[in-house]
Formats: sequence, structure tokens, C-alpha cells
Amino acid sequence: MSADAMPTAPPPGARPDWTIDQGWARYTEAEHQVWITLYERQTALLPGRAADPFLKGLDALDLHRAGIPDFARINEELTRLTGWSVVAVPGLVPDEVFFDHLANRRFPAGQFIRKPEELDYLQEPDIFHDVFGHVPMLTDPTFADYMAAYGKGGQRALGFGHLHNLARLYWYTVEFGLMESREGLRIYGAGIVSSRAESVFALDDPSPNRLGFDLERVMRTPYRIDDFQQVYFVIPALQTLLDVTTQTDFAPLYRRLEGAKDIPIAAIEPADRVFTRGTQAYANAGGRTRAA
Ligand code: HBI
Ligand code: FE
Repeated sequence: MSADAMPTAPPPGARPDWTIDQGWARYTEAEHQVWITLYERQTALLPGRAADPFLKGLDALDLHRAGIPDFARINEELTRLTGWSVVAVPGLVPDEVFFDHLANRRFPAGQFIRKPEELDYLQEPDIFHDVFGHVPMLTDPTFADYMAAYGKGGQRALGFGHLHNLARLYWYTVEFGLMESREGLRIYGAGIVSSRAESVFALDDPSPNRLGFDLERVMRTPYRIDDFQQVYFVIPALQTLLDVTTQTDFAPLYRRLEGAKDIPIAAIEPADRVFTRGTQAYANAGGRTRAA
């Protein structure tokens, strides 16, 4: 998500760090029902598709009980497991605010839930995307450390003027990442696991490329915010994410990126490890605007 056009002051009623009260008691029955519908749809699809750390986190948090989860209750378990907590925000927050939360192990989650008539597609991250999609992975100690390291890296990237490169790392891992497992590829990215259609497309569709993760390669690859991805990057294990963020010196990397061209979104490079050479049929046919 680009927060370029964000106002820099929090909206009325929000704190200086953009957080608000979740106000759990104020959700309506209809809003809880939207959560339950989405939760049941996704949990039916995810066994055999989602990576083990995601499914394990989902179990540990017991996000099902009474519809939309109460952050106070999630946080008891989440903080005990990895020191993370979830805080409520009205919607997208400015980059520096977002990174400050992550660096301090707070995940800002949208307080609102999508309308029943737009279950499948929405622009701003709502509580289902943020909590169902992101929070289970934050129960994994390695992923939890990676997200905090990303927050610190984001703060530095802003200083270097290279946030657009680092944002691609977030996009192709935290939001749309795939992972190897003994039984085949699995999804762990929040944008995939929270989407009915993309949970299938990301693994089964012949259209997208599926390529081995490489930090510099990913940082040179633009992404789609408005449709299914044309390329997914596959990590061998979560430890890879933590290793690349803690063992890479980003200052010289950003300097190299200044001289390097972006890689076209559907390209396959000689050095890529190819899991799937996609047909790009979906994107070439016009994607979302042509499908349905
Ligand atoms: N705010 N609430 C929210 N959620 C995000 O995922 C988010 C954001 N602000 C900025 C942002 N993401 C991105 O610019 C960074 O991931 C690069
Ligand atoms: Fe997200």
C-alpha cells in the first residue's frame, strides 16, 4: 500500500501515534457475521495451502470464538509468545508511523471491517486482512523478529530515500510470500491467506511466475496493488527472511540499486531459480477487469 497521499496529522479522535480504541463492544451483529463468513471461507481453503507457521498461529490465537476478535484477548497470547501486540488504527497510517510501530513490535490493524457486499475486494486493509492475514505469522518467533527488523530497516530506508525498494521486500514476503515445504509450495503472505481467490491463484494458476527469493532481485521488481500478482517469490524457510535482513548491509545495496534498472514484472532472469514459468495468461487477458 502506498501512503504517499497520507495526511501527516492523525485524524480527530486518534492519538499522536495514530492509534484508536478498538471499541470491541461497539461492533454490530452484522459486522461479527462478516468476520465469521470470511473466517469460515478461508479456514476451509487453507489446510494443504497455508504454511505450517500460519496454521499453527491461527490455532494458538483462537480467532474464531465470538466473531471479530477482541485485541485485548489476542494480545495476552501474542505478547506471551513473541512480545508483539496488535493496536487499532483507523486505516492506512503514514510510513514513518507504520515503521515506528513495527520496530517496537506493535502491529497496526484497521479497526473497521469490510461491508457484506464487498467481501472479496477492498482498497484499505481492514481488520480481517490485518488480523486474520498478518497476526498468525507474528506468533512465530523468527517471523516476529523479521517484522521488527523490517520496521527498523524502514526507518533507515526513509533516510536513504529508498523506501520504494524496501516496500517491495515487504510486498513480496509479508504480503504475497510463498514458502517451500516437504509437501510442496505453501502460502504465508497476508494478502494471499486473507483472499479466497488469491489463495487458489497463487498456488494453482498456471499464469504467474514462481521464482526463488533473492533480496536484490525482489527489490528491483515492481508489483501490482490492484490485481493478482504476476510473480511470487519462494523462500526455503522463514529463517531466510531474518538472515537477509540482519546480515545485509543495506547502504551499499541501495547505492547499487541506483545504477540498476527495475526488472519488468513478468520477466525471468538467467539467475532466477524457476519453480513455475508462468503463462501470464491471466494478466495478458486483462486481469481483474476482464475476468468475472
Ligand atoms: N498503514 N495501516 C497500515 N497498514 C500498512 O500495511 C501500511 C500502512 N502504512 C504504510 C505502509 N503500509 C507501507 O507504506 C509500507 O509497508 C511500505
Ligand atoms: Fe497487509
